[in-house]
Amino acid sequence: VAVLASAACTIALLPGPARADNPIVQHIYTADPAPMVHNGRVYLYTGHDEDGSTYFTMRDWRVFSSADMVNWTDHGTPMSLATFAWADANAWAGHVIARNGKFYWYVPVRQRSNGQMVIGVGVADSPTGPFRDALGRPLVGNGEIDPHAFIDDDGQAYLYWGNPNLWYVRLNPDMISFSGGPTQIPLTTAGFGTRTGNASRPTLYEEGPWVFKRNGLYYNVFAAECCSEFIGYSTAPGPTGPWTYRGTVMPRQGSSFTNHPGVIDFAGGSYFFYHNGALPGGGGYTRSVAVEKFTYGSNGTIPTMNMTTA
Ligand code: FUB
Repeated sequence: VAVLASAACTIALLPGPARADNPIVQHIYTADPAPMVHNGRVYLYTGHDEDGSTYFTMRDWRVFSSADMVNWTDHGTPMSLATFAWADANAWAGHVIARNGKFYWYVPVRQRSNGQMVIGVGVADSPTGPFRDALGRPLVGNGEIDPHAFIDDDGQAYLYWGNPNLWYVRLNPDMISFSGGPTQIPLTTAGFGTRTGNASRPTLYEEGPWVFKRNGLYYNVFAAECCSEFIGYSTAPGPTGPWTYRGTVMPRQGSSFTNHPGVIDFAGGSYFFYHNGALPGGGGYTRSVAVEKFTYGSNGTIPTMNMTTA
């Protein structure tokens, strides 16, 4: 049972198996988990659903960390809408990645000047911040959301994002500029499964791409087929495809009509982070992050997991 916690204190859990009780955070509503492994700790970056939110009212992001996936420390609010002077709303699903001794937090926010969703980037010297606006303007913007960064073995970094499309750019080594323009990943049914009943969106891909490489295989785990969403995944021989749809990671469950994936390997285990509406008062706009431990199949498959509450 997780104990309610405030900023910079430890969320103590009762002794038990080496996994967190769910939801991981029980004193505020959190969403859009983005876990990062760094120096023997898991840093869990989340969004923050405001109490009483009736439509993704989110003004800041949060970070928690753990050395054992059981005891979590709340590091408070290292970045918020106020970090980006040019943004005025929608602190939605972001992703943090480390490079060059710095930490880059890519986030979708609403640009004040035109009301469009764009991607900003915060930078910090520590995984717990504080983060500052790296550019003083959006990094890229086309009205689409949910950025995710990935650095391939050859050092090339990519930023993926998108809803309803799926985009990427090749980031430069500084991680705050890019070469070439945004490129669309073709959303084919072979690559991303078949959606029925929505002629304008023939594939399952909805939002929240989470791209990583494991044993030579590239994975894209994503929120599928809104609404409500489930979590699906595709694999590819390279970071930009061609993708092959591989199936369901987590079926539709619980009272949140969105879900959002985050996948890591840590201390010999594999973990799938997601969100649901499991806390009292929880639902589609008052969500909570949770995690399941899992084992890859021998051919690299991700098993289908159910949400748990303990
Ligand atoms: O949290 C706001 C939005 O809901 C995110 O950007 C999407 O991924 C969905 O979870």
